[in-house]
Amino acid sequence: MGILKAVAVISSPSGNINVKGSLQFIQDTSTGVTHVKGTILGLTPGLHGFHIHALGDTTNGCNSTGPHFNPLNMDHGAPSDQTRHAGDLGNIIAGSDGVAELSIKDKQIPLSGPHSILGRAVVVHAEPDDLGRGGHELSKTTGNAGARVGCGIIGLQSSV
Ligand SMILES: *[C@@H]1O[C@H](CO)[C@@H](O)[C@H](O)[C@H]1NC(C)=O
Ligand SMILES: [Cu+2]
Ligand SMILES: [Zn+2]
Repeated sequence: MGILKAVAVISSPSGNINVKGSLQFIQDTSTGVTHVKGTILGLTPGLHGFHIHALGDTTNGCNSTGPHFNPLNMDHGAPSDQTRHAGDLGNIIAGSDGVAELSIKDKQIPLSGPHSILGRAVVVHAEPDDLGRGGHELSKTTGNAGARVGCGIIGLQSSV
């Protein structure tokens, strides 16, 4: 009961891009809602797909973090859709300065229990997520959001 906290330090392991940032995850265990907040810098202006991926493995940069976290075996969608991956958090928006300020609340990304996102990765993409509606062959799996420009592993943080 109470509050659980986690943190992810975002970086871009693959050389020529310099995406970085820090995100905090705060779950209210009475409602099950997790609040993701923080700042990511070094993005191109505009929309960027933003997801929880299944694995906390960055041995090959963000590419080894696996597919979108999908414990219920659903198609890709928007965060507000009934049909979505648990990890589908939609898009974040970077301003002309390349900075995205995030504040996302979601019920499918708990920090405890069988569908916990602890030890998995949060990933930022080069392109917008089409939320499953783009009609591209990748729309129903990845939202066709392009390369993985930044990622970080979600780790437990002291809740006091
Ligand atoms: C990750 O995959 C992309 C293709 O989507 C490739 O261009 C890039 O070089 C890969 N990065 C690493 C670190 O292997
Ligand atoms: Cu992703
Ligand atoms: Zn997805």
